Amino acid sequence: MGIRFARCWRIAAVALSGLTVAGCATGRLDATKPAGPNAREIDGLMRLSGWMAVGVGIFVAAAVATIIVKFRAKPTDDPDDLPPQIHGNRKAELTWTLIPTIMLVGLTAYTLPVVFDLAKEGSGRTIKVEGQQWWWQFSYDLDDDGQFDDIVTANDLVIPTGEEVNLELHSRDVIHSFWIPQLNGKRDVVPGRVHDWRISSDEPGVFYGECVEFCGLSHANMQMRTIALAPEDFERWKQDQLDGQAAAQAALAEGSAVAAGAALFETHCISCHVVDGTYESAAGGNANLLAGVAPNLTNLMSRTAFAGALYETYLQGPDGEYLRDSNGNLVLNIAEMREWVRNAPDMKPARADNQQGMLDFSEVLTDQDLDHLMAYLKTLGSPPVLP
Ligand code: HEC
Ligand SMILES: [Cu+2]
Repeated sequence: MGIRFARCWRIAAVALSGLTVAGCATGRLDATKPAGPNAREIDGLMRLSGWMAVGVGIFVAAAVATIIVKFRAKPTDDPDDLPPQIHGNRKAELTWTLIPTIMLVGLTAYTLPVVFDLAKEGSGRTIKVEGQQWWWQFSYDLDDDGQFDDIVTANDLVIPTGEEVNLELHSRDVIHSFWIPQLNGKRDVVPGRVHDWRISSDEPGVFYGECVEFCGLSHANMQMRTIALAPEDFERWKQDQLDGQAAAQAALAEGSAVAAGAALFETHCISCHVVDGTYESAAGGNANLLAGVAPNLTNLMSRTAFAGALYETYLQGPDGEYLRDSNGNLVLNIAEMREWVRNAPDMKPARADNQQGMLDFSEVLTDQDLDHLMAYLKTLGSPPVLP
């Protein structure tokens, strides 16, 4: 009975560790598929140390097996007879000291340059990254005046390919950690400090990331993505973002549903959210939130995801391809965005009572209000530029 029980546990443990290992290589966070030079350097190190460990593991397993077979007690042996003792054997001691030393020195020689190289500043532009419970903000300084106020966005970090982009990591509340495994390793994001980091991608693509330092209730839902665009697409994205402000204002004149939505927005939403050029009262960190800011909604429609990249802004098919309507336009994920506006804490755990996260409006807004608000939100920004 006891033995059977122990065996069950052992099988379960093996199965569990198998699943754990499998979990490392699946899904959207995959450090084994580097897309840029920084991540490739880390991947190279990981592979080198991994193969060394495999070599050592095979050697030790083979040695143990050989010793078990070769030196096992024979029925004729006297159990009190000790085999020859080799304590202080010079040759053996030297061998098992020197070989690991050479391996570790080699690994260090390979690691140190990578560590120093990753700490260097890149040659490309700088983007400010701000972590707060439980989403990421990205700000761009296009006119080089040292103010990161030209484009302010959330969830989607858009970069041009082939450029070493510098990130300035800030936290508005607790410690977070920034990780986009296909573009570089992890970097802590600490309140009161500025940490530099850099990412780059050779090819256009979407690379997923997460906060990897436990930061409270919705830590697991604090995701982001990097959208790497070819340089000409990046320029187009930049122009779209800059045009967003004027578009948001123009839309207000558009018609009754949009205007009614804007009026509701003005009543319920601008204590936290900014729409550049239209609603800026929450700007400057005065929002009714511990972090002081909510996502800037000027170009909401240009982002592929919302709510800490937990939800897709546009509908996708089973293989992740974007659905399009008969005019070839992306199809807004209106159901989830409407539900988010109605009752956000139900879609993503938050603590609105403690000024953390978006409020629950389910008791405040009627169905018609929600339709009007959605009509207004739909005017905020043009569709995303996709790689
Ligand atoms: C108390 C402050 C507060 C108020 C008021 C508020 N929000 Fe929010 N909103 C937030 C915060 C914080 C987030 C980010 C939540 C997250 O991702 O966890 C957010 C996220 C959003 C998002 C997703 C944006 C993105 O890029 O992730 C939308 C859309 C949104 N709010 C719409 C509204 C609308 C519409 C109203 C008014 C009916 C409103 N909000 C009122 C704080 C607020
Ligand atoms: Cu976090």
